Amino acid sequence: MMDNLKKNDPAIFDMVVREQQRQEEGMELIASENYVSRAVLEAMGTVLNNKYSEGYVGKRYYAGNEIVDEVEQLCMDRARALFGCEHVNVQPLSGSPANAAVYFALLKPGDKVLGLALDHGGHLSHGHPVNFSGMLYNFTQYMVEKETGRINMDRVREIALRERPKMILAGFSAYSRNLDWKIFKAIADEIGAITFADIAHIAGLIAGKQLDSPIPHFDVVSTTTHKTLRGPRGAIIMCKEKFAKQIDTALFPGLQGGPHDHINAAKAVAFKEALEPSFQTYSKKVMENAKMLAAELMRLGFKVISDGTDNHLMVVDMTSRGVPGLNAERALDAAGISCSRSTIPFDPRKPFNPSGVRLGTPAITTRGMGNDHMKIIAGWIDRVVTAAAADKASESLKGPEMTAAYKSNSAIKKVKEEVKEFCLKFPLFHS
Ligand code: DSN
Repeated sequence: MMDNLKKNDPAIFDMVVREQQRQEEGMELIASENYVSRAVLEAMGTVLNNKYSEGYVGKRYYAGNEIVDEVEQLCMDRARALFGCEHVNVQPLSGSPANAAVYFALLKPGDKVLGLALDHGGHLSHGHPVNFSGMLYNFTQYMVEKETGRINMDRVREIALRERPKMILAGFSAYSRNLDWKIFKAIADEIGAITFADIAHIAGLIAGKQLDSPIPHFDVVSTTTHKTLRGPRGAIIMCKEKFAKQIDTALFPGLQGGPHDHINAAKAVAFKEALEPSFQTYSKKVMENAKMLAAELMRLGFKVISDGTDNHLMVVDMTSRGVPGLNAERALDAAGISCSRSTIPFDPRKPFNPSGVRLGTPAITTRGMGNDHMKIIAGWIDRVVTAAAADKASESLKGPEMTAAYKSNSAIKKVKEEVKEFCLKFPLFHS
């Protein structure tokens, strides 16, 4: 494989090989990452990349799109079969552009939207002031409760009735509990608001029939395709038929140009895989693994926000073990364990070095790791964080120097060797 790349561009070839090695030897606990199948990867590396096909199936602005039309139609048909949506647009390039298209389609600049605050588990594109969403639209935010770490729907209702937003947004990138789609919809109906769900993190768990879907209830639903859904990097927007034209027009010609047809082919392949019964088994295991990992970490004295998880992720307060989030992320990385630092609700620390890390199980479950392995992984996290807490000299270093210092910590080095030996027993490709 990759013979031509090796011959024509040995520098990039070498980087790809080293990245594959990093992925094979490392423990991937970043909650938004996954490993795609060879078939998904192959679809991305095809001549479909060469085509321009602005427009939609049967209505393109370039010639030669008969086969691309078939690809996009099959991708849409499979998305509809998987999620049971009325209409789907498979062209969004990624999650934030998909959300931009939803706002652009259904709101005017300055319109009020109610969404979950970023530091309480929301997303930048859900109205954060540094993001286009917070700059163009008038976001008001709901939060989780301090005592429980959970969203209180009575509180959401109070805010909605007081603020009367034009749109209510439900969705998250760092919240580990179920959302009650029906209650969100009932609140929106009281004030005549549009309902928008961003299911980027949990789309695979919904497709795998492990979590309730907002699609029967909500007006519009966006998702990325590369997280729990285990497809190529990209996104789709699903909506009720009555919003189809607005959504399609907002995306093209409103925001995007030519769709990425090779990626849409890979989305179709991923949807086919997700329609298999084995994907339901996979999704179930992702959630079982997350529950077990959270339970083990709590048993070892870590504070997990909301005391557990209903999905694939958890946010762990690393200051509960004496280590700031950035230091925990770097120390774990030095041990070959990837995760992403995260704010915790009501975080007294700044976002660059917050209190927590977010962990997730989609990628390790794809590799075949199961319940018993979660105990081993929690044990490694415990050892690394214990070592980092004791390593005060490394704690105040910056950037690469901090990582280098943790890499030379003997306790962390030992964990890295164990992680590598363990991970090499689990192949990267599931099919
Ligand atoms: N960056 C993604 C995540 O990690 O959740 C969200 O866009």
